[in-house]
Amino acid sequence: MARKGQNRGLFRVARDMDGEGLATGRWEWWQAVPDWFSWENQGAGVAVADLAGNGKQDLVVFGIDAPPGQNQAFFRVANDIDAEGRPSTRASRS
Ligand SMILES: [Ca+2]
Repeated sequence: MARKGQNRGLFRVARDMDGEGLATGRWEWWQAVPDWFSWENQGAGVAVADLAGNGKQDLVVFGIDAPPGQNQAFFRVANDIDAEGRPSTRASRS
């Protein structure tokens, strides 16, 4: 049974990923995605890539809001994240 109330989007940073995508180092503590608004989610995902090609990794967070009626997908980009997963510039949204 789903918990009542607003959901939260959370992610963790894993250290020293190997070629299989497994963390060989430690896992950092959970961090909240700012301004997560959904009360029901159909799914979510997170990826890291250098979208602008400036040599700094960007964090992309994707989610599906699942209210009564039609679902809606959304994503946010945290630009140029540091080693802790925090953006160095204001995050963009879509
Ligand atoms: Ca970048």
